[in-house]
Amino acid sequence: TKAYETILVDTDGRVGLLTLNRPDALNALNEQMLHDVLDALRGFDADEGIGCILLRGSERAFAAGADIKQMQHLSVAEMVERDWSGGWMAMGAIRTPIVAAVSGFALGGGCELAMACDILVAADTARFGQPEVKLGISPGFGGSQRLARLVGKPRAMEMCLTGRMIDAAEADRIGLVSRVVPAAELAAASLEIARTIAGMSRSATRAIKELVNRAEELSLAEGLRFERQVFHGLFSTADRAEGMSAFVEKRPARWSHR
Ligand code: CO8
Repeated sequence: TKAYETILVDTDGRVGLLTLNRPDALNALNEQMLHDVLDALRGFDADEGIGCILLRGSERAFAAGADIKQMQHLSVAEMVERDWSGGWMAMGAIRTPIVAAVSGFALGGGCELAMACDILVAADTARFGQPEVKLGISPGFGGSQRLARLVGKPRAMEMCLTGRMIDAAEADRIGLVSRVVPAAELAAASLEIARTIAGMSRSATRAIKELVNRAEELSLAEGLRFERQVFHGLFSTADRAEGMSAFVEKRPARWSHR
């Protein structure tokens, strides 16, 4: 595995592990981190040996937002030129399911990064928020859009307009996270989910990721049509033949990626 400046990358069987690693800045997302994260995600995505990616931070912070010290002196022209927000949006092209394991702060761009993942497992110590308003700016990578779709307008408005941090229990109650676990169990629980997904058919899990993400974009009628096409298309795969034979023969499936 490659060495990066701002992240740690490793593998656990078919799981790609990506750890944000700027401990002195609570994993604030700077330009180098954007490049490192995208490069690592693309590397895992292109690797047939990887079936799921686990993205995590430290115990104290998943990520405390975009790097304010790096943004402080940027002009409009520089923001447009560097296009951080657009750069992070390139995550949308990653077809491998991504599990976010969130402990501690997930603020601003950190909360947005967690929401851009596919499954969000939170430690009971996790704190989420969109504090951009306190800096005189708005969210820039889904903090208004994804959050409003996930938790509804009244709650998204309150979080974005007041910058109030919410704890893991509230995030769970309003539907921002997939699951909350005790902090001591976060590493094992998130890895277990990632391993389960990585052990499934790669063609099926990639198709499912695309389908569920489309639900945010398409009307129900269009989404159902798209789902039907993908469902029919999967009948062409070797994994579909194997998965159904294995069930009928009462044995574990041997997916084509093995
Ligand atoms: N940027 C840069 N440095 C940071 C950031 C940040 N977002 N967050 C924390 N740090 C640094 C601190 O400056 C401090 O450094 P130093 O030791 O050199 O002074 C170190 O991390 C530790 O932080 P604190 O001493 O502040 O720790 P506390 O425990 O007292 O407080 C908080 C923790 C509450 C998390 C506090 O650090 C904080 O409020 N941080 C800023 C949170 C924030 O405003 N985030 C939003 C940033 S704007 C944004 O994300 C826009 C997104 C646009 C899209 C871009 C896509 C990613």
